[in-house]
Amino acid sequence: MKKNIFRIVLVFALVLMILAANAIQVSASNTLAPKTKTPTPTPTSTGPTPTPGATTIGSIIPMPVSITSTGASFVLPSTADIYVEPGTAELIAIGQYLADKLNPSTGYGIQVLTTTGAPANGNIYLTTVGGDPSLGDEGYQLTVTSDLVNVAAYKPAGLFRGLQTIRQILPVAIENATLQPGPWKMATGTVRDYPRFAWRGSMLDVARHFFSVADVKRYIDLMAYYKLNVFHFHLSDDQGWRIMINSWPNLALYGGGTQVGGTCTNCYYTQAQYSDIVAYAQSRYITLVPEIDMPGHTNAALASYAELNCNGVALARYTGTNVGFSSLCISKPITYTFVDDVIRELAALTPGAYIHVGGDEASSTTTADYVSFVSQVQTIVQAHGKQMIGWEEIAQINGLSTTSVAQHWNTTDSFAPTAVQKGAKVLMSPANKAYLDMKYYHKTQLGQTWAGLINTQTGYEWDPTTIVSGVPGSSVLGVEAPLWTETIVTRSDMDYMAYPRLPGYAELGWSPVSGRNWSEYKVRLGSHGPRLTAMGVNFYRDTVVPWQ
Ligand code: TNX
Repeated sequence: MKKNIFRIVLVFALVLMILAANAIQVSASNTLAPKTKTPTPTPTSTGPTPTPGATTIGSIIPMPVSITSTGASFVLPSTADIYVEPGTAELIAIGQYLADKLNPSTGYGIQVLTTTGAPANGNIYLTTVGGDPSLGDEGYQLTVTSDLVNVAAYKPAGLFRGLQTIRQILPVAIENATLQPGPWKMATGTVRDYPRFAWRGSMLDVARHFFSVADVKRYIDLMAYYKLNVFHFHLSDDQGWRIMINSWPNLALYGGGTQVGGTCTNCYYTQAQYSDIVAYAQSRYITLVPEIDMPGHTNAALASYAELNCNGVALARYTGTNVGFSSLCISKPITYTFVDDVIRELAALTPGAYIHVGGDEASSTTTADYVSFVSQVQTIVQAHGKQMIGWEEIAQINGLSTTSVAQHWNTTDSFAPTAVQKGAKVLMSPANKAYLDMKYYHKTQLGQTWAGLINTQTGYEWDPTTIVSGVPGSSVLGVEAPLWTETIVTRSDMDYMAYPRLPGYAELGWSPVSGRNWSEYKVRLGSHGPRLTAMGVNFYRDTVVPWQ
């Protein structure tokens, strides 16, 4: 009955509006009513004749696999809506993400509607129906004609990546949080795009300095703009333990009471807060990989529980910045009860496939002890249904699983080739190229210099498949840029170190090598200055970039 009324109303409306007839409104409020807005007439020609003032599609970071510009333009009308197909909750949420990005600056009140087939002219259409499997899980094809903006993907994740491209080809003002005049013009053409590597990440150290849930979410949201897909969450270190573990509550309650430089009140995430961050990342098609660093970098744990120490005496809490001095007690059975409890609780809260177990700079542990410890940890991680990732030192264990991952960071001796020999994959985070906590220049106020100076150009000019001899491209899982926070205290500090370098790592992880180089990239990056400003990012205006 309802359906029949709906059909009559729909036909009536379509006759009145003399419009293309296959879009229906099924709004979030569940009203089954025809769309009542009248689309602004838009040119129907998609021919090659350039529209005066139209530009070519450009300045996308990371650089897409292919761009074909057709020289005309699409102007987003005030009546525009976002149509998704199929009308699943997942696609509606993706559409809503875009609507939420476009509505503050356009003031258009863009809604998310479901459809079968392409909607009327003047709208944005997101579809996975008949999606091309050769695009892979994250690939998309964006087609802009003077009539319609269409993103087609094989999987929802691909649509989400494609939305970032839409944001980037709209005028800069689209990123403003307040009403802007427009017009909202996009150059026409086709972008066909998919990532080079499966893992394109950034790590945030919340142990050296603690960051609020809101700060962490913002970091994740900015990552999404550059199509990054892994958020590595460094949750424990000598200076602090940041996640509530119910079976060992003092880790957070006592071990979460310090950070570099002094005390810190309630500086940990409850499990509910952690889950909220996981879900936030998930809604941006970003996998969260939690890290509990061990056996070294464990002073906060050793201070929280006396029984974890070989001598049974709790250490004092630590607020300095040295590394390599602490270790769990390798020979005590309770150490493995502790590890099992922590990994069990963390695995239960973490939908992603990986648990990061640290394993770096365990210099106060003998190699034999280290190998014995990490081998047992790998067994525990796998027993809880997860794959182990660790800093590259973990490659030393005899039974390194081919599903485990070694994260390369050392600038001199590397264990990454050992991991490759054992059939494991390598994640590339070379400290002298990819560490976001290294200073840009000597004069940079924040950051460290132990791995060298990394200006925006140095950070960009390397390739993950050639940086370590003995690690061929076929063994490289991807790229990750860690932000260690010994010297990073505020959100603005985070911005300053991550931007503009992080977009470069995103490009190394996503874009094909051919056709890109620093002299071209720096111009594209320069055009992102106003975008970062509009998003409120306190980026460093590195003078090697021609900022617009
Ligand atoms: C080394 S790289 C560390 C961290 C420090 C960082 C500072 C690695 C696996 N460990 O503990 O925070 O240097 O740059």
